[in-house]
Amino acid sequence: MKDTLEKIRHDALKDLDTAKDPQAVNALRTRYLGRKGAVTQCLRQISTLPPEQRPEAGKLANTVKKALETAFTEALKRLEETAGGPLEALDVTLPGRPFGRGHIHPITQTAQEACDIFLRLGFEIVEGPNVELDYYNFEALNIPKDHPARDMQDTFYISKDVVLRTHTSPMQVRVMEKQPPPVRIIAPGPVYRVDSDVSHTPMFHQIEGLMVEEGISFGDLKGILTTFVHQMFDEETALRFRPSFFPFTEPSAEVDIQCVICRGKGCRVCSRTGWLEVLGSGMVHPAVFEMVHYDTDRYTGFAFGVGIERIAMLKYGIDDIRKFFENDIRFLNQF
Ligand code: 2NL
Repeated sequence: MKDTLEKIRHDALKDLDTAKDPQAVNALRTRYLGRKGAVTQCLRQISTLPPEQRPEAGKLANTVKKALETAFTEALKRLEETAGGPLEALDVTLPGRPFGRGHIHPITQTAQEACDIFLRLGFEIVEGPNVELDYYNFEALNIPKDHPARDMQDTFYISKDVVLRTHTSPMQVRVMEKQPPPVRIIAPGPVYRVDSDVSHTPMFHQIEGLMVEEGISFGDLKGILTTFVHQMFDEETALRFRPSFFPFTEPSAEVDIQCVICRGKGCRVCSRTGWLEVLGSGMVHPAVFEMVHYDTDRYTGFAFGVGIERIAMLKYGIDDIRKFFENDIRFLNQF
C-alpha cells in the first residue's frame, strides 16, 4: 500500500508537469482524486488491511491526497494567470459602457441661431478684443464723460484708459474707422458689466448689428428686426417699437415682443404687461459718424444690440440667468 501511494504521488506530479491548460489539469484531478480515482481507490482499500497497518496507511493516503490537491490548485492558478485572468471572467452578456457624447452649450446654440438669421440677410460677422480702449467703448460712441455707465460701479477698469468692453459696439467703430460704407455687420461675443443677480451676470453675450448705406431709414431697421424676431421666435409673435434713449442713436427704440408665456394676456414673467423687452436699437447718432469721418449728409444707418442670454431665457423659459454658467450637467443636458 505504501509503495502504491508513493508511485501514485510520483506519477501524478510527473503528469502534472506536462499539463498545458486548465482542462488537462482538471482531467488529471479526476483521474487521481475523482470518485473512481487512484487515491480514492487506495483510501477505500484501507479498511481491508490488517488493523495494525491501517493508521500508517491512512495517514499516508491523506497526505498524498492533500499534496495532490494543492499541486492541482496551484497549477490551475498558474495557467490562468498566464492566460490573462481567470477563465470566463469576461461576461459577454454585460451591456456596453455608454460613451457620453457632448453637445453645444445653449448660449452658443442661441448665438449661432441668431447669427445665422443675420448672415442670411447679408450681414458679415466681425469679432475683436474683449479688453478695449475707453475710446472705442465710450468716447467714439458719444457716451459723455459723466455718464453713469462709465462709473467704476458699472464697468470693469483695467487701467484709466482700458476697460473690459461693456458692449460689442467698439468692434463696429473699428470697422467704420477702416472701411467706407456700405457696412452691414454683426458683432457677437462676450461683454462685461459689474452686475450680478437672477437676471444679470458679470459676463454675458451680445450681438450688435450695424447697417450703414445711402438712404437707410427707420423702416429698414423695423424690417430687419421684425424678420429677426419672427425667425428667432415664430411668425405669430407680435412686436412693438417703443421710444427710448441711447447716447449713440437718435431716434432710439426698444423692441418688445408679445409675451411668449401668456401670448399677451399678462402674467408673472411679463409683469402683467403682456410685453417682453428683447433688444435696443436706433438710427446711428451723427456724432458717432463724425468720430469715424463718415459724411453725415450722405449716409444714414441703424444699429441694435441683443442680449443672447435674455433671448435664450425667453425661448426656453429659464427664470435664472446664472443656471447657464453653473455647468450643472443635468441642466445643460436638456438642450
Ligand atoms: C441694448 C442697446 C444698442 C446700439 C446698441 C450701436 C453701435 C454703434 C452705433 C450706434 Cl457702432 N449704436 N449699437 C444701438 C442701440 C442700442 O443696444 O439695450 N442692448 C441690449
